[in-house]
Amino acid sequence: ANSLKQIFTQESRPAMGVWQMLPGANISRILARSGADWVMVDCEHGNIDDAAMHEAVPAIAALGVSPIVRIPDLRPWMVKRALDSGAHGILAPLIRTVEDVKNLVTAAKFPPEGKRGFGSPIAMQNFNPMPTFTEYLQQANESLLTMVQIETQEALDSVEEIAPLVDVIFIGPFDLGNNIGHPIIEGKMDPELDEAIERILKAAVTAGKKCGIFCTGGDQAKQYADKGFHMISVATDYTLLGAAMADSLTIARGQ
Ligand code: 3PY
Repeated sequence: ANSLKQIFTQESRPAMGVWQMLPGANISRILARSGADWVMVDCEHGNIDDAAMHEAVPAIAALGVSPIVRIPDLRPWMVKRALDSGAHGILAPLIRTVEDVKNLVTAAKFPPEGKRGFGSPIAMQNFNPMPTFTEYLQQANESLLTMVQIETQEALDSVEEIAPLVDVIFIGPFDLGNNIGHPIIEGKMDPELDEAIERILKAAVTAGKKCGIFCTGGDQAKQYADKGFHMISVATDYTLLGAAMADSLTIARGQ
């Protein structure tokens, strides 16, 4: 089953997740066992190539947690490989136009809704109970989640049109800030960036869809949970490792 989809449809709490940037199934398992509801396998900015994605996705899925893949770019073949690896959904970065979004959804859905090619034995291995070919074909369009990042001025301008087309619109606050001329400096968000974020949340809610956001820690994640966001990335493996070691060193050195 797609546990993230179940949270979205059957529970009213936000789905809290973690961003995997470092390759390795052991890292995937540690993150999936942390209590997170989903793990983002980041093939855009993470050090995760196609082979590493095929290790990470099953390791996460085997623990009953939803693996979502952030594809590197807006290419249909990247959507295909991510879903064929068994991802429960895909996240597409830096989309600009309604056309970009329609092309992605077409790549993610089997005919007649879309143009996804059918050859998914590896994906099927990642679901419990394992579906038959026919069951997978019948369920995939409905159960696999389509997500796009709203992080450009153009996508922000069209967000009310984009939201109805996908399951989740997901805010990348750093790119969004850069692209609307209000970069986040030292963690400070400009009021215009806050306004853009509010607009995106409103567009999702109005369309009956989910809104996600990338956060840099638990405090910020809690703030966005209180504002009503549905899918929240709490932290990344990369920053967590460094921060945990720095904290331990501070204690060890009596500083
Ligand atoms: C952003 O904040 O721009 C992101 O996409 C998070 O990685």
